[in-house]
Amino acid sequence: MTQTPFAKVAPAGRPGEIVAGFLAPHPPHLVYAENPPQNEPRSRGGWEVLRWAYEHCRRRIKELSPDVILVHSPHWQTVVGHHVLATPRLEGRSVDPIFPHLFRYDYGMDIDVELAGAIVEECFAAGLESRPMRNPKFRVDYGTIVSLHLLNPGWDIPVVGISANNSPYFYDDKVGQEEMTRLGHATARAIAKTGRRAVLVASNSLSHLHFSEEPNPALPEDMSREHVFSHAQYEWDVRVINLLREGNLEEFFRILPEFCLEAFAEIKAGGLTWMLEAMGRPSYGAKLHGYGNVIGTGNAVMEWSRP
Ligand code: 2X7
Ligand code: FE2
Repeated sequence: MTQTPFAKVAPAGRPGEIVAGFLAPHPPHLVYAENPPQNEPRSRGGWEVLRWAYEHCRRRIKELSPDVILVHSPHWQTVVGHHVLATPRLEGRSVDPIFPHLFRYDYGMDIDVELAGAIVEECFAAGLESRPMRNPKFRVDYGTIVSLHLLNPGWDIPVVGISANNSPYFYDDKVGQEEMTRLGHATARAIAKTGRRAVLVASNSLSHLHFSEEPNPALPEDMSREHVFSHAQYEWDVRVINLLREGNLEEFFRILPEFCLEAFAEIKAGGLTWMLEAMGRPSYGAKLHGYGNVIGTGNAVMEWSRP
């Protein structure tokens, strides 16, 4: 496997340990606003509060120096089972289907195929449907790319991408989230088995109702037009963020189905449940790096690291 060498500065944690988890929303606007060389459209900036929040996470990831970053994305939707990126290198151009004028991004990522294979095996052992994605021409979704770019724009750490198996959510939020608990446990076992020091990423917005039209098409980054979709949606986000900051996961999981329904929360795709369950439902609170709206959606950048 050809993987970019990565200078390890001060590795944190023990082999087989999840060293941190991040809630890392993926509006393509944030990459557009950064003007990285990989993205074709140019901007005047915008959404700085969220992008400053991501700067803290980047520094933290450099400090932790993990072996691998795992990301669960709601925009890689698979109807049967949980699929896992499992080919050594993926390269290509990703165009956001809804915001092609903001996101046309040339990506290249190294995959930790050994860990990917172990996750698939552990899923099977737990009675979950799972498949390794071995097509070298597979086009990676923008959710995976945006969160990974914002957390590690140098792309010098191998990654593992996991799909969102959406079929459970057609029937019952609770059943879907229970399946994500099992996926989280299977992921943690695979990390332990392969001895990786891993960072986990839930690629999700919180409240997800958004404007149906761009407020200023001539200047998408016009911050005078950015605001929360509704006050009710904002209150839901604040309630959820406070529970996560307090480490009150029991109450968080109790209200999760209602939050998904009332605020159309993107975490209904299961990424946050997967991450928190893989981390053994941490009893310590999360650190909020920043909250902001993107086309009306609510986005929190948060970190779970043992104090
Ligand atoms: O996928 C997204 C999202 N979750 C939130 C806001 C804007 C665009 O894309
Ligand atoms: Fe999204």
